[in-house]
Amino acid sequence: MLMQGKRGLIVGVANKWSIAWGITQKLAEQGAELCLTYQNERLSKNVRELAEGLNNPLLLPLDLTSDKQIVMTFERLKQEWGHLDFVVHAAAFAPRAALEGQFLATSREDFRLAHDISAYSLTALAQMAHPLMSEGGSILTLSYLGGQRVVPNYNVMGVAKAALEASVRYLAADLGPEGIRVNAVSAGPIKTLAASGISGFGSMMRHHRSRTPLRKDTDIFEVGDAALFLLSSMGRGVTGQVLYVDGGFSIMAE
Ligand code: 0WE
Repeated sequence: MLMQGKRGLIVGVANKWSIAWGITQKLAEQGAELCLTYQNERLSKNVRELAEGLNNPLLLPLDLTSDKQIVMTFERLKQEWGHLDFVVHAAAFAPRAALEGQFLATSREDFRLAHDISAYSLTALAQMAHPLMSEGGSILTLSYLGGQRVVPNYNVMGVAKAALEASVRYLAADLGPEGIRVNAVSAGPIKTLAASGISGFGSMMRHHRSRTPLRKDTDIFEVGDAALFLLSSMGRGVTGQVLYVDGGFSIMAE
């Protein structure tokens, strides 16, 4: 029971395919007490149904573009728990049109929105979370290889993931003296809601599966186990890192 007595916030569960849901189940199995958020009323039904299999989690609405909703979320956590041990940030967005064609064509507004939701929101959560982490804590976000290398069509999301990974390092430096660790897991491609409908995603999955050293898809439970390591005391010496959970894909030259 690695997470017994630990309380944490998980942002990014949309449905049962969500990486955040794989992480949630692994943390719940190890005794964590959880608060899940849902982006909007449309997704709240999914999250409420998934939550039925958990031990009485807190469920709160949270749209990461809204400072007011972020403040309200942490006010509720302070009321209900008065204390926080971990945060999982597993949300990203860029307008669909920005995820095809050339990065060169990215508009100012699409760039701004992608960075606001996919990168800045980690810092916004860390700002609100750290006063509640009086006994130390662990913050985790999700990244992707496209933040380090050019992946066709990933475009402005790659630039936002680069900003997110740099944010992990700066936040780790700021919060380390408080005993708060900040890390990312960079997952291989997984067919989530966010990935559905991206043109060429299926062929990317096949490419990954046939070339990656482990010769299989990345799944939400192997990401969940890596998250469990980083969020539990097992990861107590690790901060500011990006851990690749991608079957080894990223080490290959071609
Ligand atoms: O980070 C992601 C996906 C992020 C994402 C996906 C969407 C699709 C629907 C962000 N915003 C949106 N907006 C939408 O309207 N991944 C790592 C998965 C992913 O997305 C890709 C990939 C991979 C891998 C997009 C293009 C190329 C590769």
